[in-house]
Formats: sequence, structure tokens, C-alpha cells
Amino acid sequence: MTDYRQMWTDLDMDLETHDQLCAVLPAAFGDTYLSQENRPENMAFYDFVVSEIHGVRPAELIELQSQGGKVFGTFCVFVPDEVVVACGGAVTGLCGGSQFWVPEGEKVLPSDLCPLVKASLGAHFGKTCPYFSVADMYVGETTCDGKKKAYEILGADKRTYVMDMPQMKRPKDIEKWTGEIAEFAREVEDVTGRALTPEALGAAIGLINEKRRALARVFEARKAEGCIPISGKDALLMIQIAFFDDPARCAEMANKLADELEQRIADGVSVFPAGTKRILVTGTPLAIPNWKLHHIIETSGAAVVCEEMCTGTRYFENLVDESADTLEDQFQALSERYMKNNCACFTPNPGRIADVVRMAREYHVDGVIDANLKFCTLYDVEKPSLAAALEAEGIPCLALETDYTDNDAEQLRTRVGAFVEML
Ligand code: BJ8
Repeated sequence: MTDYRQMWTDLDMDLETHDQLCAVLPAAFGDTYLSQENRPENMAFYDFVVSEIHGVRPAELIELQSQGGKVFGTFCVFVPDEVVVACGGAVTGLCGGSQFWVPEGEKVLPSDLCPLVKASLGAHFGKTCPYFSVADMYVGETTCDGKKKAYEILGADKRTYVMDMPQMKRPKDIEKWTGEIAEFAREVEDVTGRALTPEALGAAIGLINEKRRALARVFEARKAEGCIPISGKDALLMIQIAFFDDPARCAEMANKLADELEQRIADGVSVFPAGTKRILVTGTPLAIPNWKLHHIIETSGAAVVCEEMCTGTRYFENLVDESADTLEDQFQALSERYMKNNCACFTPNPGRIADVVRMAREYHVDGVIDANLKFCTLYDVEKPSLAAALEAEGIPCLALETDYTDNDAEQLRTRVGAFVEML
């Protein structure tokens, strides 16, 4: 394994604390992932990425910087990667998914805030994540209250640009988001020193669409009836890694995985025994390395076959129209695609409920688990309306709330086990 200590030192990271993180991750990954049987061979790539998670990709980003490229750290799927890529930059997702970072985050934030926000700030201020350290700037967005206030704190320490997200989906909101994307493009031009051209943006739109199509192929394979060719944990890992990988490689590796899964379906190769209950998980994102809920579900006699969440279908569903050839029309096309995302920060947000019901059918699920992170009011408030819609459709639903600790693992296991039992 390559030694990245000099790189981490150059990034001004806290090596001593970072060592503690590096010491626990392999065991956690081994217990959760490598203990699975009959995994697709193409998961070897994703296992390798995890084994070098704080090394190989940050080193690539540093190489890009040495050639004049800039790295943009983002926290939400609404930030259009296409604009950054078109200006020769790279995007890296930064949402924190580990309890390891939470105590450091609580030094600058109230403790009754969602763990995703606390972990993100903890990773930044604790200097224990190279993706935060390597980013030239952060890009935030006015989605939930916790995140938008957290950007004020981050912004005091590193250049941070905040996109003003509409909270509704009227035509004037889509127009507003078009304007926000145009303004963001000017910021990206300023940071990268590169002028955005319709040709470059068109190519970037094509590239990111290609990545979406590849990820969608993997999910398409998860719809197969009578066969589950990949575990939910493995599919989740693919999506989590997609947030910081190079988009062309991401598409290539996802396509290879999809090829294998399609072959598995043709050969009747399933990871789980026949009759295993199929679960759709919906709710707040599961940022890497948050594998807790999937692990509990998949060691309780069920399999996750779909994630209706930003670390799932919301990341790749809907393509950007590639026919536009002026920047103005391309910004409009980007806005139209991104505004189809049904995040709970919108009011009203009936699209998410319709999506969950539609996907429950498409993925042939036996039940839905609606899981949100503690203190995420947005998704918590949507729980009763989602439950009512699923009940009307005759689809069983279990609502859960959790955080990044293991304190509730046994309680969750009992509840998930009882739910699976009655399906
Ligand atoms: S588009 S889901 S990535 S905002 S941070 S809202 S868990 S309290 S992440 Fe999100 Fe964009 Fe929406 Fe998706 Fe709740 Fe926590 Fe806020 Fe969160």
C-alpha cells in the first residue's frame, strides 16, 4: 500500500487523530463488506478505493491542482458538477458520514443538529479528511437550516460560495435556479481562471449524463424479479464513491458492474436466497462510511433493492437535455433537470411520495423503510404523509430515526427484524 503520510502532512492534516480513523476503517469495512458472500467481481474496484480512500483520489486531485485545475467541495446534489467540469475543475462530495467526526463538529455547532452537518464541520475543523483539506473552495446551498447556517462557519475558514436554492417548484423558481447556476458559473470562471464556453459545457453535460446512465444501469439490474444480483450494501458503496470519483472512470466502472449484473440475472445468480424480502430505503442521505442501516437490514433476513435518497436514485434519475447550444439555454436545461430532485427542503414536496410509490412497484419491494437522521426536521415531517400514501397502496412501511452512533443498533435490529418477519 502506498504511503500517503507526506501528502497528508503537506495538506496540513492532524496526522495523529487521522491515524485513529485509519485504524478503525479497515475493520469496519471488513466486518460489513468483506464478510458478504458471492459479491460481484467488479466490486473489487470499489473495495480498492475504500482501502485507499484517503490516498489515491486526493493524490489525483493534487495532481490536477499542479496542472492548474481547481477542486470544489460540495454538500448537496443540487450543485451542478457540469459547470465545474467544463472549467477544468473537479468536484468532490464532502458530506460526513462517520461518528468519528461528530464530537469535533459539536465544538462549533449545537449538539441537537443532524449528524451529517456536525460530521462535515468536524472533518473540516479537525483536519482529518483530505477531501476537505484539498478543496480549493466549498460550495454550499440554502437547503436545510442546519446546512445554511453551517456554511457561515465554514466560510469564515475557507472560501465558500452559497447557491440560493428555491424552496418551491413554480416556473419562477426554475427560472431563479437558472439564474443561480449562471451566477455560480461566473464564480467558477473566477476561481478557475477559465472562460466557460458552450462547447465545454456541452461536453461536461454529456459526460455527467453518461455517468448517470451508467449508475442507472446498475439500479435497473436491481429491479429483476426473483433475483437480487447485488447486495444493497454494495450498490450503496458504488453510489457513495461516485460522489468523489472522476466522472469518466465512475461511468466506466459502473458500466462494467452493470454488465456483470445483467449476466448474473441471465444466469440466475442471486446474492440472497430465493424468497428474501425486498426493501426500499428512503430518507436522508447515507454519506460514506454510513453503512449501518443497510448492514442491519441485510443481516436481518432482507435485502435492500433500492435507495430513494440522494445517495441513490436522486443522484442519477433525470438527464440534462443535451440539445442546447448556448450557455443561456444550457443553464436553463441544467435548472430543469436539477429542479426535478424531490428533496424534502421543498414545500410542498408530493414528488418524493410519488417517487417512493412508483419505485416500490418498479423494484418489486415487499416493504419500505423510511429512515431519517436524528434532528432532520424536513424528512421527519414528511413521514406521516409518506406512510399514509404507502398504506393506501398496501405497501408496508417502517419509519425509523437514527444517527451515526452504534447506541441504537440493537434496538434498530429488533425493529427491522420484526418488520421483516411480518412482510
Ligand atoms: S437534495 S437531502 S443532499 S439537502 S443536512 S437535509 S439530513 S438536516 S442532506 Fe440533502 Fe441536498 Fe436535500 Fe439531498 Fe436533513 Fe441533515 Fe439537512 Fe440533510
